[in-house]
Amino acid sequence: MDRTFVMVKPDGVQRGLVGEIISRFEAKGLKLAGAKLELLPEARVVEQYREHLQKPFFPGLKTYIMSGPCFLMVWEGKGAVAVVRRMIGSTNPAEAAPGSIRGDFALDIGRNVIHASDSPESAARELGIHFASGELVDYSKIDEPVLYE
Ligand code: IDP
Ligand code: MG
Repeated sequence: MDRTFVMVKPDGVQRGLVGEIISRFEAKGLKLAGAKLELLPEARVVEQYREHLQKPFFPGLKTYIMSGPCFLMVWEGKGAVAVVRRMIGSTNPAEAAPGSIRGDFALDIGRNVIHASDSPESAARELGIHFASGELVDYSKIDEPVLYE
């Protein structure tokens, strides 16, 4: 099954949105394979956002992500990477569709509440940055037979 890496950013944790966000992914039918609350060390933030290292917003992004704990998750399901990207919405919350997480809970591109991997390759890479294999739980869920054809 496909896996994706998702992270509630410090603004989302501080605003008490972790439960709401987990509920949306659960209701969709995705399966939680791992989760933890963490203050991310600088090296992992740099690795996570390495494609943006030279961008003008990078210093502010790093400060933001390290400003408080993040809630890191791994979600599993059919097409999970693309499905979760659609559920989080566009990068700029002002343009994110209503009904998406960023569309419903954020206003500012610099405080957009949540991260999710943008491709299966990014998902594999980001999972490797943040989770050891022993932290991911392999189990079956009783709704699986009715969720999938
Ligand atoms: P994504 O999170 O939707 O994949 P990216 O373009 O990969 O968007 O950017 C990573 C993160 O960097 C964004 O989620 C946002 O937190 C931050 N970011 C991107 N563009 C800007 C900007 O123009 N100003 C401030 N922060 C930005
Ligand atoms: Mg991105």
